[in-house]
Amino acid sequence: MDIDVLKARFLEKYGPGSVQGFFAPGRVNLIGEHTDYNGGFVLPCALSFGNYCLIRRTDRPYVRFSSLNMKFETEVSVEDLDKPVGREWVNYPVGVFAQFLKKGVRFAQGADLLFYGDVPAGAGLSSSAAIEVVTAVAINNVYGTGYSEIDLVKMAQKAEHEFAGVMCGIMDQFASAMGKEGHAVYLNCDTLEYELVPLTLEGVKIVIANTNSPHKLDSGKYNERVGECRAAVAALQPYKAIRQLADISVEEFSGLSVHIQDSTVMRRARHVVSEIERTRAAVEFLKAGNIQAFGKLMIASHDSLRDDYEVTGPELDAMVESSLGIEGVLGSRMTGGGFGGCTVSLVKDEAIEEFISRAGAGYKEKTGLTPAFYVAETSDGGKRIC
Ligand code: GAF
Repeated sequence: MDIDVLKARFLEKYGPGSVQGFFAPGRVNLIGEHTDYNGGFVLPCALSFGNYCLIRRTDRPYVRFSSLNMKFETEVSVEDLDKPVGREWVNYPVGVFAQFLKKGVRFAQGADLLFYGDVPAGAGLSSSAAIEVVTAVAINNVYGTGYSEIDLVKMAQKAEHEFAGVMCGIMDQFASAMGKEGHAVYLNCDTLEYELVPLTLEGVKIVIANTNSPHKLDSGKYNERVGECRAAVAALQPYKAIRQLADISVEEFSGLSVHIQDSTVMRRARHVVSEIERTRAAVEFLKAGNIQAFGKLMIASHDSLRDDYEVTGPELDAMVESSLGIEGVLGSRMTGGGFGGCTVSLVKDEAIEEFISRAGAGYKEKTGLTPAFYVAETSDGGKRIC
């Protein structure tokens, strides 16, 4: 959406005066799924889809929130910014205000905020992280609170934990705040050290396929996986001093996995440990320009997410099955939390048209659903735009 159009809508709604605008992107994760809350590696890119926030401070004792795409309007007293507002969408930005309060920031005066998001809804491309990050960056700027980008990332993640109830890792908020156009973010989710790896994909594009089966990243299934990983760590701790699954190599795991009695928990841990290894290897292949090998790791990642982690589901599996085998498709896998949402594929330029038509038709035949495809464009992380 054109920023001038958004500005005009803001002025229409809240009246004349000054206004600042911010943007934070959604993300697509290339590999490293369900590793972030285990202290492992991830490799997301920030997308050109994202969330916009126009904001103005006021001298009124309440904050007004509205969203053009969510068709939402509400008003929250500055006294109540630490409390969830029912189960409404507005909890994402309110949850971010709450994190500033927790750090001791006092909002004596309120603000007016207008949001607009163009991340496909329910697609697992981190629309919620984009709202959280854009809100955090906007508040930090207009109230001059001076938090670092990493502080803002952590506050955005906490807003998701406390106001949406999803005990997510840090990948989505980190990618949304720290991404860079033309690069993937290779992040160590334990230390938060990261490297921006150029996406030198000679003649190959990242293609996102939206299954249009809304991803159901409710707290239930996701938090269940978080719990299973913790159970695996607890089962292994008597045999090796580990804090998290990232502290164990694939080789060590194959010797120690017998100590995990619960076979489901063992498979969850096997996915995480192997996925961390795949992510490390994938980055090396990306740096070396070996996109064929990168693509093979994506396929292995999907298999592991389907068989061991069980977060794919029939639609994501159908989309990956329909994508593989088409000439020029180097790799394909689900991306994000799973249980619906999107796949990400690496496709040679000359094969993109055929990929979209054949994978789309194959998927429709298997599921009855019509998918949507986007050739991914990357962008920078959260920033002021006007
Ligand atoms: C969701 C979560 F929000 C992320 O933190 C991450 O765990 C991802 O699922 C799976 O890799 O997007």
